[in-house]
Amino acid sequence: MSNESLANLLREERRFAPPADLAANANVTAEAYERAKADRLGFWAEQARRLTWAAEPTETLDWSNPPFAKWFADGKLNVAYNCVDRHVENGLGDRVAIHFEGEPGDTRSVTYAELQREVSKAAHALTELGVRTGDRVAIYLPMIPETVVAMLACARIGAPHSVVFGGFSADALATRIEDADARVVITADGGYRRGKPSALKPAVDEALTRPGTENVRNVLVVRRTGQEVAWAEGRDVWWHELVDRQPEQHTPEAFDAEHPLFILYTSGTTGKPKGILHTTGGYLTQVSYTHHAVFDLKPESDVYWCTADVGWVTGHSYIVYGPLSNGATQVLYEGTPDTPHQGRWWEIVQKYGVTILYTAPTAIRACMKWGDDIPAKFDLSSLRILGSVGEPINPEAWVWYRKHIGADKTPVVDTWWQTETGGMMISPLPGVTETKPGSAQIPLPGISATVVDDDANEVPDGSGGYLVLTEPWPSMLRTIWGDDQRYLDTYWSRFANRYFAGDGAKKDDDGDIWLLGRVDDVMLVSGHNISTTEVESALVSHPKVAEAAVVGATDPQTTQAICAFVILRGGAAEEDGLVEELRAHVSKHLGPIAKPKRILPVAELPKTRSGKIMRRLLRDVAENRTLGDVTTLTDSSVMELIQSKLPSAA
Ligand code: 6R9
Repeated sequence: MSNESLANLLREERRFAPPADLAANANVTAEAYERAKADRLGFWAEQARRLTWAAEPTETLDWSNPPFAKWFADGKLNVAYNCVDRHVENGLGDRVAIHFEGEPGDTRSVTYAELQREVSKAAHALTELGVRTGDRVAIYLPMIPETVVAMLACARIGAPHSVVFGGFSADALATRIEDADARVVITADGGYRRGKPSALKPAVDEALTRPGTENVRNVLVVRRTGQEVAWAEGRDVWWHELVDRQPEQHTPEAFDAEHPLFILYTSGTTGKPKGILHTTGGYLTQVSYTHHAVFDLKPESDVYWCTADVGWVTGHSYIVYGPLSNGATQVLYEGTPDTPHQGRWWEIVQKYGVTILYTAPTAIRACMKWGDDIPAKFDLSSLRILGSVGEPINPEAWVWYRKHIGADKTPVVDTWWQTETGGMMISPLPGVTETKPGSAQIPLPGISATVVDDDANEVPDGSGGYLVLTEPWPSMLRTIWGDDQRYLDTYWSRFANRYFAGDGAKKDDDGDIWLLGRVDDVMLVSGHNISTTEVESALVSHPKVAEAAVVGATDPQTTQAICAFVILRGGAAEEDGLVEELRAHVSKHLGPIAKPKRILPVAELPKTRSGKIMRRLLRDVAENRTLGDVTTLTDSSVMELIQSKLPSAA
C-alpha cells in the first residue's frame, strides 16, 4: 500500500438520537466510558463479577509476556454452569431459553430447566465416549437446539469444541478435524435448507477417509431429517440412543479461567485456515457484558433473535455464550430467510414478539432487493433495537433497516468485531450514542482502538488509515491453535505493540470510526487509496441498486481501475444508459477519482456463509484469471453465472 492514507470521500449528515424512554432506562449510560477510562482493568474486573466463579479471580490481566494475555488467571469457573444452571438455581427454570423454529415449520420451546437436563445428559454421553478435559470435539450440525446443547456439553466437561459450518465441504471439514486433532465429531443426518432436507452425514463419512483424521473415535449423530445414512458400526452412535439414556444431573467441574473453550477457524484469503483459540473467563466476561450493554437486554421481557449461523463467531458469542450467560429468551431459526416466502423472518418476529434483532448487512440488502412491501405486511412493532454485524453497513441499507424494520424509531447498532476479538469492540450504545448511518462509531467502554497511518502514528480526525487495538481486551484470541508464530506474524508484527485488525478505517471530523473494508481489498487508483466500501455505498445509495461489490483490477494507465458488480433492486431490468447513470452517480457522490471504469449488473454475488462478499474471486474475474479457492463460498454456481456475463462487460 502506498503512503497516501485512504481517501476520505463519503459524507454522511444524518443523525439519530436515542429514544428518550430507552435512554432513561438504559442498562449502560455514558458514565461507563468515564469509569472504564479512569481504570480500565478495574472496569473489567467489575464486569467479571457478572459471572459466577467457583474461585473469584484476584488478578485481572497478566500481560507480562505480550502479546500472550492471561485474564483473570487465578479464577475458576464453569461456562455451562454460568449459561444454564445458575439461572435454574435463581428460580428461572421455567423461562424459555430457546424458541426453536425449524424451516419446515416445526417448533420447540426449551426452558432453562430443560436445557440444564439436556446439557447434563450430553455431557455424560461425551464422557461415556471417552472425551476427557482438553480433548477436542468437532461439531458439524444445522441450526437446531442440539447444536447449542452440544457446545455447552463440551464446555461443561472442558473439551474445547471446533464448530464447522454445516455448509462446508468434506475437504474443509477434514482439514479442520486434522488441525484440531478432534476425537469425536457431532453431526446430524441432515438439516432443512431451502425447503428440503440437505445431508450432512455423508460429508463427515468422506472427511473421515482422509489422512490425518484417524484419531476420530466416534461420530455422534442427531436425527433431524430422518433421511437414510450410511453407518460405520462401532464408530457411529445415534444421539437419541446414547444421550437420552444418560442421567439428568451432572456436576459441573470448575476450570481455570484460561482453560481453552473453543477453536474457530477463519477462512483467510490464503494459506490454511487459522484456528482462533478462545479461553474461558475473559471470553465469557466480554460477551456477557457486551450483549447486556449493546442490546440493552432486559432478560425478563426481551425476546432476542440473532439470525447468524452458529458456525460463525457471531453464533458462538451472540447466540450461545452471551445471551445464555445473561438468561435471555431467544429465537433460533434453522433455515433461510426466503423459505417458503420472502417474509419468513418478519413472520417470525411477529409470532414471537421479537424485541431485539441482530443480523448482517447482506441480509438487509437482500430484503431491500425483495421490496419494502414484504416487511410491511407484518406487525414488527415489538422491535426496539436492531443490530448489524459482519461487514460495513452501507448508509442506505442502515436507513432502510431503521425505517422499514424499525418503524423509524429503533436505534441501529453497527457492531464491529472479529472472530479474533471474540466479542464486540466498536459500537454505539443504544441509550447513549447519537447514531450515524454507516459508522460503528466508538470503542465500547473498556476497549481501546484507533486509526493509524503506515508509520503507526495516530491519524487526525478526518483522515484514514488502519484500524488497530491499542490495549489487550478480555475476549481476545490467545493464539492461533498450534502456531504461536503465525499469531505474532499476522496480528502483532505490522505495528509494534498494536493489534493489527487488517481493516482500513477512517476517523470523521467528530472522531467517530468508519470501517472501510479489508486492507487487502483497498484499491490504488492513480496514486489514491480508495476504499471498496465507500464506492459500494455510493452505488447502493442509487435507488436502482440493491447491492454492489467493487474491486480494483490491474490497469496500465491508473495502476488499478475500479470495477463494480451490481445487483439491481426489485429485479429492475438493465436499461440502456443505466451503467452511465451509475458511473455519474458515484462521481457526483465521491468525486471523479472514484468513478468506476466498468460496471457489470449481475444476479448474485459470491459470498461466504457469514455473508461477506469474496472480492478476491471478483478480482480474478475482472483480471481474467482462473478462480482461486472457492471452498468457503455458499454457492459456487454464482461464479459461473458471473463469468458467463463477462463478455458484455467491457
Ligand atoms: C464478527 C465477524 C471479521 C471482519 C472484520 C471486518 C468485517 C465485521 C463489521 C465489519 C465493518 C462492521 N466486519 N463487522 N466491518 N463494520 N460492523 O464478522 O467476524 O467473520 O471474523 O469477520 O468482518 O472486516 O475484520 P469475522
